[in-house]
Amino acid sequence: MIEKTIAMLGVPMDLGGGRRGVDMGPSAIRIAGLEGRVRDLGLKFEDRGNVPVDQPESLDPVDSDARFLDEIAGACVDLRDRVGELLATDRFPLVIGGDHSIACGTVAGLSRHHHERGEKIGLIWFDAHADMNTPETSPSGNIHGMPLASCLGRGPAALTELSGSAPIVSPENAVLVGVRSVDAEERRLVKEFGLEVFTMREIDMLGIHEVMKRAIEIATRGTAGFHLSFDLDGTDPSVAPGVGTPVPGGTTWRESHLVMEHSAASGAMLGLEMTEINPILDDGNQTAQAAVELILSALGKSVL
Ligand SMILES: [Mn+2]
Repeated sequence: MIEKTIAMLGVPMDLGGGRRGVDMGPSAIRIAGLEGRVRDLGLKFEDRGNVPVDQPESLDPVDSDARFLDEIAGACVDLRDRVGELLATDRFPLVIGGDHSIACGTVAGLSRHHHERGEKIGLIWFDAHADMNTPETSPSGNIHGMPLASCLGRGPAALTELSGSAPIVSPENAVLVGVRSVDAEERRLVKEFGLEVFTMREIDMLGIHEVMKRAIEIATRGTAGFHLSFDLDGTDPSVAPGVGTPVPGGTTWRESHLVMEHSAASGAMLGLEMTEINPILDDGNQTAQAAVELILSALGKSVL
């Protein structure tokens, strides 16, 4: 169990994807009863509200290879600083999106905090997609397909330089888990970085237990610990139907929980982020409810 106070930050970001609705993710998670459920575990919990983010309708429509970059980078600066404040006051940051572009801010906040203490961080990126596009390679210009590349140092300077020391995370301490949809140009960048990737094939062949064991080893090698950036679309659509870009063939309910349980058991998780919940595409509020159950497992809930 995490002894620190869990501090939730909502980031109602809906500028990084092509489909509206994920800005409602933080509300859906609150309505699913996150606070009460975390307190029921005996943990201390604070809801720190939302980071302000503009609504796309209030902005000029843009056709660009990195849509809404200024607004996304601005929110990420705010998020980075708030995550830094939480860490400085010994809180455990729990960031709720919003689309996955917010990870640039979360990871930068963690990275900067530890860098100032002479430490590195690791990164476990759980996702159906690689999120390894750049403005040059992205077919859509949607920044939620670019945050992992940005964290590893490739992308717009407004994102890659967020932590003040590029790259935000060293590729040798980053690992992708759950992937099953990768663009050709992303594949090239994954290979160039030598990034460790556990696709669904490896999960099927090795089992999620072995995959998480290896992923945690990579993310903790020479680091102060790791951040878990969890895109709900990494789980199978039968578990989490309410996501912007569902892809069949993801992790089952139990495999998804084992990702969380292993992260908790490692004692090395520095922060947790859940992204891409889209209540408009959901069936009732079942995706947010699944997200709450997964968060509880990550915070140390176990059957016995
Ligand atoms: Mn993602």
